[in-house]
Amino acid sequence: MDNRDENQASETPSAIIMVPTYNERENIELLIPALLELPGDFDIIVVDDSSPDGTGELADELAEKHPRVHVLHRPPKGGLGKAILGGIQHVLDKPYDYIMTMDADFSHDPKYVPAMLEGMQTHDLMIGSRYVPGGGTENWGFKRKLNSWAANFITRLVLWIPAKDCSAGFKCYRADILRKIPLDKVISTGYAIQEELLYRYSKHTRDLGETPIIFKDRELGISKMNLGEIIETLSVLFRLRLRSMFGIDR
Ligand SMILES: Nc1nc2c(ncn2[C@@H]2O[C@H](COP(=O)(O)OP(=O)(O)OP(=O)(O)O)[C@@H](O)[C@H]2O)c(=O)[nH]1
Ligand SMILES: [Mg+2]
Repeated sequence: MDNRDENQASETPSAIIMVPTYNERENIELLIPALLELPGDFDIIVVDDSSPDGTGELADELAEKHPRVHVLHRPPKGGLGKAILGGIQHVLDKPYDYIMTMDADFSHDPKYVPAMLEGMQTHDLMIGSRYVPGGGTENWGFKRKLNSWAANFITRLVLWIPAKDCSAGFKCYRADILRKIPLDKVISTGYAIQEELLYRYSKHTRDLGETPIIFKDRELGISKMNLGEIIETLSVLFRLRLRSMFGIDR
């Protein structure tokens, strides 16, 4: 039972958890209550790209019931990158200290949220990481493991980011560091936003913490990841490296 709704609705908590959604109605119906039950000083914002399955409407209903829940409605599917960027720009106007992102589909188990917030006491960024001791993936075949490992290896090689799980969507950022990033120069529109944001963030701090998570495959809804996203990610990594070499948008 969540007593904070009534008691603390007028105070702005220190953190906000941002959940980008596209057709995740069945998931947010379960995820939002699960997040609200956790201990911790945070609000939640669903960033929905006009999902045809009514995710946005359900999020509005949840927001009506729970003052800690907010919704940002965006135009039809503009890509994960644009959604996360739009969400970040929206919440940076508000006095939150920490902005956490997590997927709606329970691949990022809400039980890890307290460890992510706790980690922010000693680090400038926290990653819910599959690639530190204790972390991992459940039921992934060899090909998927190889793809993910290769994506992270190439990112570290090309962009020199001192983190193990660069492509993770489960991250907690400090708002004051995000404010230093020229968000208007971000080139990713899709999933590459994870690597690009981390790269731009790591120019301001190398203190990147990682807490182990076991990443579970979604049980409800369908994946929005596709080959186009993998190609965009590779192209973004190399374009960012070239821009840095030629002194553009440093
Ligand atoms: N707002 C918004 N959210 C998106 C968009 N594309 C994906 N998402 C959300 O981003 C999160 C990650 O997407 P997934 O489809 O789970 O991608 P994935 O985790 O790489 O793929 P799976 O492992 O197959 O689930 C989910 O919460 C999606 O609903 C988009 O264009 N707009
Ligand atoms: Mg997923």
